[in-house]
Amino acid sequence: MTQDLARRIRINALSMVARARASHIGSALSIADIVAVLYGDILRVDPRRPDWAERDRFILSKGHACVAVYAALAEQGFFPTEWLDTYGAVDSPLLNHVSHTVPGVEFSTGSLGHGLPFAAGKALALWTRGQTSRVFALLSDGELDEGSNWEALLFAAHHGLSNLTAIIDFNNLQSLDTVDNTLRLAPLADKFAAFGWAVREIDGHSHDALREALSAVPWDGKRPCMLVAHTVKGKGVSFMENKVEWHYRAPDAAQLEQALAEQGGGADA
Ligand SMILES: Cc1ncc(C[n+]2csc(CCOP(=O)(O)OP(=O)(O)O)c2C)c(N)n1
Repeated sequence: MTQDLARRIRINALSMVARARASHIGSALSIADIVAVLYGDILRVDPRRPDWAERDRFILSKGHACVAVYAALAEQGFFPTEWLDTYGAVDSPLLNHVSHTVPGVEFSTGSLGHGLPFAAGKALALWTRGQTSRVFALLSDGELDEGSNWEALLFAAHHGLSNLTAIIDFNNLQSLDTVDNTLRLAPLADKFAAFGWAVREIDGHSHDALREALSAVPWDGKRPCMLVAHTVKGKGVSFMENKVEWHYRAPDAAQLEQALAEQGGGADA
């Protein structure tokens, strides 16, 4: 079930960026499996009531990968799938970085380093009001270069925000080079543990591993959870996988055709 959702997210994301001549397809393909498991199996949300007070909150901090989330929201019924065809147009409701004006989107991002601080504040507010809603934030590895994240890590651990889960899309590629060549993060899991978080590391493309980890939060009952998900930028398209140029490049017609063929179906499959 979530495998099919991930496939549809990839098909939609590829079609959207190709049509709009937009960037960031590698970034979206990297998180397609994570987003599919979240929306398919984990998040307590209701497409008929996007503002339902008891809903879980999902924050996409790497807002440049918005096509993956727009596709998931449309496939889950938050808005008509026809909207996806307008992505990138001047009058489209779907802006090029994730926007809270879209039904189901909690917070606008794109300037990296804001998602986790917002999610931590939201988790504290929900807990203070006695609500059982959980908060999930999906971050990129490169955005950990922003110091705001490390303040939020301190804040969440200090307040024991066990209703907060962060997921790192650890694909080891940024926009121009590898993480290791830009600003080394290793040993990343040890750093999060030292900041007081419960930490797990998984294959971020394994739906079973994602489901098992995310359905069991909070892992020790009293601490925020950090899931380090090892991923491949461009996952699912042979000529995009682990290739830094697909951060900015948009597929041409022939490349789109090949990429869609690799998903096991056409754009309307
Ligand atoms: C504060 C800020 N600085 C710079 C950028 C420009 N920018 C967009 S994506 C990106 C880095 C992409 O690498 P990563 O964060 O690891 O995300 P991925 O594309 O791998 O998902 C940068 C520097 C930005 N969006 N925000």
